Amino acid sequence: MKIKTIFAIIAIIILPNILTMAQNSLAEATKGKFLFGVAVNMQQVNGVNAKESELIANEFNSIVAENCMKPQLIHPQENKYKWADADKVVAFGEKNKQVVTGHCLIWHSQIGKWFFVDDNGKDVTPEALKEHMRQHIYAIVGHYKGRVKGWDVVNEAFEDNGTYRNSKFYQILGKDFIKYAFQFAHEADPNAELYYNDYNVETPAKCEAIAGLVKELKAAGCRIDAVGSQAHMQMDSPTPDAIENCFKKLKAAGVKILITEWDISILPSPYSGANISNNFAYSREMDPYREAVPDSIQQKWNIRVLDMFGLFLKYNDVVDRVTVWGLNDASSWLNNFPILGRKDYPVLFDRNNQPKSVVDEMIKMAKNYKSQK
Ligand code: 9MR
Repeated sequence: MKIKTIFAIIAIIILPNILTMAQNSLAEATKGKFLFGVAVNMQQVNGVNAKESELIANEFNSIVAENCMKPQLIHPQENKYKWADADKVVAFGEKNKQVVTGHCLIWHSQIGKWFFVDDNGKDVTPEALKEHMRQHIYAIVGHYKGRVKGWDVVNEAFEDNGTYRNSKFYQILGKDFIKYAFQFAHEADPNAELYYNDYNVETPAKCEAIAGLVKELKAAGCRIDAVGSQAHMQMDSPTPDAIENCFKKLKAAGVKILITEWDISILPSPYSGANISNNFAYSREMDPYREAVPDSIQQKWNIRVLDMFGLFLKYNDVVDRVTVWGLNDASSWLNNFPILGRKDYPVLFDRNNQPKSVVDEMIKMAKNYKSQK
């Protein structure tokens, strides 16, 4: 056989496989509609399990660090920054040509006490807190300038009833702490997109409050590109109606929407939300699928995934990114929240890193949707 013929045969066999691989990823199917992302942990970034790193690189075109960019981890003390892990996440994204999001600059949780308390144990003055915020945001946004596409500037500033969370930021600076955070982030990297991020965004009072905040920030001349809806969901909440109503409200307020931390717990829940200080006692009754998920329940979960994904696609004129909170069921935070030590099945890949059957259906669905960008 001639060498040319051998090459032609190889090409015929290999090429379609390469093409199918790329075409069959979620990221490929959603191209032109929205980015499709995943939250990554350090084991995945460090390649401890090669299969996981490979899946992240092949299936997703956007990543966010699940933990290492949070205030407490990246800036544990006033004059101490720990860049190593976050640097690796950003380099990993660049290597895989993925969009990197920064999560999160200002959050009441996972933040060093030094931010709010002086050497005598007293609350710092409003000026001092503002200065801490400025230094913190300038340092972190500046460090990744031009490499991180956008930042969750403020995370979880509202209660579900639409009132401001009584955080230390709010107690010391009032609601203006949000405005300052957006101003500082914009000064540190004028090209970076800036987001407000929260859970239970679909709760009507909360959605109303967030849309109000967007308008206030814009009126004050601040840059705000999108609202991040974390989208930690249960089997029957939030309802599709609540989600659509909120999408419409946010769209009318003039911002894009990001689905930033998507997962759907399959387990019974004593609580709906993502406030990590809420924890409940374990009982076997609340952990019903230790051995396996019954088919009927799995079907229900699949339908729920497709219903939600269909909504994201329907609003792809404003939904710019959908990020799943964790690659596989084993690495999901929901195994330990709101009850420690359960076995949940909330994301798209199973404990053996196999895509769930719904992934194929999602890909088909996404391919059938037109881009409205
Ligand atoms: O998934 C994250 C988990 O590993 C951490 O222990 C926890 C505390 O930092 O945060 C989880 O991620 C949260 C995210 O940063 C903000 N929204 C709620 C998420 C789930 O708690």
